Amino acid sequence: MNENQLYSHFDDLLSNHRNILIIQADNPDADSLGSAIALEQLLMEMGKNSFLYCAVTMPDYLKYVRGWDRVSDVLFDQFDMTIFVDVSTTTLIKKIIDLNHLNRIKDKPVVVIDHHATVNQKLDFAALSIVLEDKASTGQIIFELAKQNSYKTNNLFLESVLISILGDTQGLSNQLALPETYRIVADIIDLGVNRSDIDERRREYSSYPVSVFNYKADLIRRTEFYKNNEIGVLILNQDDITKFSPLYNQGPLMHPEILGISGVKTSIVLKVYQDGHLTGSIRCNNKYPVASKLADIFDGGGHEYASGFNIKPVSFSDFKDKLILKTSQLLDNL
Ligand SMILES: [Mn+2]
Repeated sequence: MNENQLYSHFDDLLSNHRNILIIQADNPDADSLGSAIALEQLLMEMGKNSFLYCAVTMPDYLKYVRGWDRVSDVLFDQFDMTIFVDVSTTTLIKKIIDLNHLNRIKDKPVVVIDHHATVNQKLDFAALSIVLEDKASTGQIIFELAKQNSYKTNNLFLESVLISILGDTQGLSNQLALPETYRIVADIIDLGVNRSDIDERRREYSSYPVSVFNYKADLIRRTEFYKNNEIGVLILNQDDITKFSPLYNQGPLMHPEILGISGVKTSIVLKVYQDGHLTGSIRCNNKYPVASKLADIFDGGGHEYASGFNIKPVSFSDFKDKLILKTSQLLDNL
């Protein structure tokens, strides 16, 4: 099916349903949240009900996104269709699976809207998958879908789409921003959305207290470097997670710092929990797109320049050796 066929198939499917559950993966970001709110607004304009769900609580830095507080971490029962946004792999909905929600979701039609590269563990139970890799953000797909189907939109819809695009393109600065992306952004601004207001709100919410500033100095000292400083690795323990993750997520705090060091190609932030399971967050500098391939090796997923995984290795030191080795090999193979 081509794009337009996918969009009209979506319209057919939606026309038979009224109560729509919108789900974000376990790693909410500006795109997944912006996409969820944008869809909510479209459905509201159609007179349908929507319920926003994410298995994890919205992090503070996303609270500049208007409508974030309508996302619940409790699954509402009365839905007759589900739309997953910005995720197409089961590896990023582990919490939903652990909570035994998946069977209830699979009982009803499921739509997946995403722009991530093809992954191994696909959400293969979806009645419709709109996965378009060349789009800057999932929100952009929703914008195009709304345009194609002549859906009524509103200001919050447009703002949420813009937030999703700015989020995934890092303010229109990375490779995901194509000419079409700029055209869509121009259209949205033409229709009355104020970009600088959004940026100002985002800055307010991403500021941090002095305690985090001092903590950052500690994390800078703890960052390890491998392969002639091409790979920066930061390892966080349960104490870091308990004390500081609620104040500021260490990934967004440290990736820009690590990637700003000359010679660094890849930044990896590991959160190692007390029970041995760990999450990895991977970011790459321009021209070193190894993130999705590296995450794949550890059953994760993502984009070429930003990805993540969640595993429980038998031995941490074996895992770490493999991580450094595989990262080195992927960089060598570029
Ligand atoms: Mn995205």
